[in-house]
Amino acid sequence: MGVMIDGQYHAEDPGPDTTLNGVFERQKATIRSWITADGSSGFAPEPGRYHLYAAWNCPWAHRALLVRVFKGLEEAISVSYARPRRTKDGWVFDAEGEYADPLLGVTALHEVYARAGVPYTGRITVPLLWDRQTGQPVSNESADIVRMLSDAFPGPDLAPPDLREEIDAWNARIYAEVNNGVYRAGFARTQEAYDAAVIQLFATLDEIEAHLATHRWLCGDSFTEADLRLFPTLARFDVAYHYAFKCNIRRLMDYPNLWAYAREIYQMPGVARTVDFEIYKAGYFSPSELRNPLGIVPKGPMIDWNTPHGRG
Ligand SMILES: N[C@@H](CCC(=O)N[C@@H](CS)C(=O)NCC(=O)O)C(=O)O
Repeated sequence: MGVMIDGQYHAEDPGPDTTLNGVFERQKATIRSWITADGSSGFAPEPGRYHLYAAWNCPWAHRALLVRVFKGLEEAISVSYARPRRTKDGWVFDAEGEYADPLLGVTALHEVYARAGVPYTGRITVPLLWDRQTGQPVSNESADIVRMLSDAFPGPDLAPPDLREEIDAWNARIYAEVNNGVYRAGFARTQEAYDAAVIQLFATLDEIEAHLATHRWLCGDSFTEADLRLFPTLARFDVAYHYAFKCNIRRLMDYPNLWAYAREIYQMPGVARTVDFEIYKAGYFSPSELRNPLGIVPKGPMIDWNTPHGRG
């Protein structure tokens, strides 16, 4: 996979975003327009107007797929799914079938980024929210996509004003220590960087486990954006991160509260449609010189996410 500079795609792999200390740092997204309820931003919440570029295995794209389900936007916002294994062209599409791009018919996501009016520089990432009306990208930042779709479209408010501060506080920690924490462990290039990431990751999971002993959700009495943003990491934990990213101090299954909580979310209407464990394995065990040179995909573990969650 390559990188785009001033709207031109370069297929040479820029390598992981790693600092001198071997610490993985995720690049910041730069396409940050916003859909608003009143349309004053130029992007009004019109059904049929927006299209999402996603990949099943990407946890950040998973956030966008989840908000689409929770807001009842599966009809209103169409999706193109890239093939789970990236190539030197990055995220790619087939000419037809489940991994085709019905919107623009591109063969690689970089062709979509190349259409941006402001020449794009950066990595070619999913999710990317696209506006059919202007023929321009709206956002390639999943956190923004979740918040703007929840705010602008009718339906349940996933970040109610009275809980927003608390939600933002959990989001910040969960992003740094859990969502991105697994990548900091998996992409670490020194023992110290790996140790720091994995220890912090499990300290935070332990804390969430304790929180869930007395609370059904992270914030308030109902499912919020904070829960939505934790879920993609939990869904990938035992099948991918535990083994592929060496996040193996404990498994999700070893946390009674967190495991039941994850199953409750998985069993909510529509959520299972956003999950594919076999694709997670294929994606995370793709050939990688550093982590999995032969690209052999493990068979297990076999986990039943439909076991009753027993949370009342
Ligand atoms: N800030 C972005 C990060 C998205 C991201 O890193 N996506 C990964 C897939 S999991 C990607 O597309 N990476 C391609 C690359 O880095 O070349 C977001 O949360 O939306």
